[in-house]
Amino acid sequence: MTETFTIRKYLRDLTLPFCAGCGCVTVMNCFLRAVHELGHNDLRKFVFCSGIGCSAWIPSPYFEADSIHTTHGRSIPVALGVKLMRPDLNVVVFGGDGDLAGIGLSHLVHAARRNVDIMVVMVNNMIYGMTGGQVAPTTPLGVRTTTTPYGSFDPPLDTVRLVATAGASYAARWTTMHFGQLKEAMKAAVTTSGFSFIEAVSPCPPAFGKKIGLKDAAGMLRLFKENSLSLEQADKMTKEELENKIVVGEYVRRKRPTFTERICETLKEAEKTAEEN
Ligand SMILES: Cc1ncc(C[n+]2csc(CCOP(=O)(O)OP(=O)(O)O)c2C)c(N)n1
Ligand code: SF4
Repeated sequence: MTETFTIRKYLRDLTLPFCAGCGCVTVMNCFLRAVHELGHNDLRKFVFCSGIGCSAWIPSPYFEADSIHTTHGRSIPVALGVKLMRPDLNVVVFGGDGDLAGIGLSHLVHAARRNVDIMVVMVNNMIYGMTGGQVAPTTPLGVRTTTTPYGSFDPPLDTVRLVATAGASYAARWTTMHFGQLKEAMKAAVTTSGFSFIEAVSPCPPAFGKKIGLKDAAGMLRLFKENSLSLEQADKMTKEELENKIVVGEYVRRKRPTFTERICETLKEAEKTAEEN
């Protein structure tokens, strides 16, 4: 029987490193609640991989679980290696938008294309948090960062749409203000066969909030609420009207052969051919 949820039972006895109001805490809480509601009383059936950045600290070393803290942007290839060796385990990646949609973007796109059976949670705080507020590929147009003092002039990357288009089995975007939906998305992603991706739009008060004149998480959550739209609402709007809006919801949920299924099938065929010859 599933025990009552207490976050501490999934965590090591360590002090979390996040600033007050950091969305990483909400993402961690959502994930662990999802795991609990799926009936896991511990994290023995999981392996976690992360790169470098504040969001990469979510699993490692804080989860009471096996985890690998890799280099910046390289968590997905490591996760793929783990999944190949231990297909029986749930392999989950946590990382920031800089880590996964910047330096690690090609790994993300190709893992989605190949439908590698891992789950990726991208904490999108729209900036490089850990290193003090440089522009990220997800920074909205016009936002002044330490590397764009006159405002970001590149349009932000729509990461969840890109991953859905590339071939993921499951892809969704929610903000940390949508706690219930984010938790349900985590449950769907854990139980999906194939590549699953969640973009969690998240407050980073000291790096991003300060840049847009909002110093605390409450202001940022209000901003998320005011600017979030459903996919159905967004469908009726123009590109210009959608600028700086956050389109939330489930972008894709489908069944496709996974990377490990295809590789096993190919190896079986090759063995059969070798035996016949
Ligand atoms: C190869 C390499 N380049 C740059 C860095 C410096 N660096 C560390 S974390 C980071 C980006 C952090 O932003 P993000 O991934 O969005 O995570 P956040 O801290 O916002 O959660 C950068 C550029 C690094 N550690 N390694
Ligand atoms: S700098 Fe931003 S992302 Fe990093 S811990 Fe602080 S609030 Fe979180």
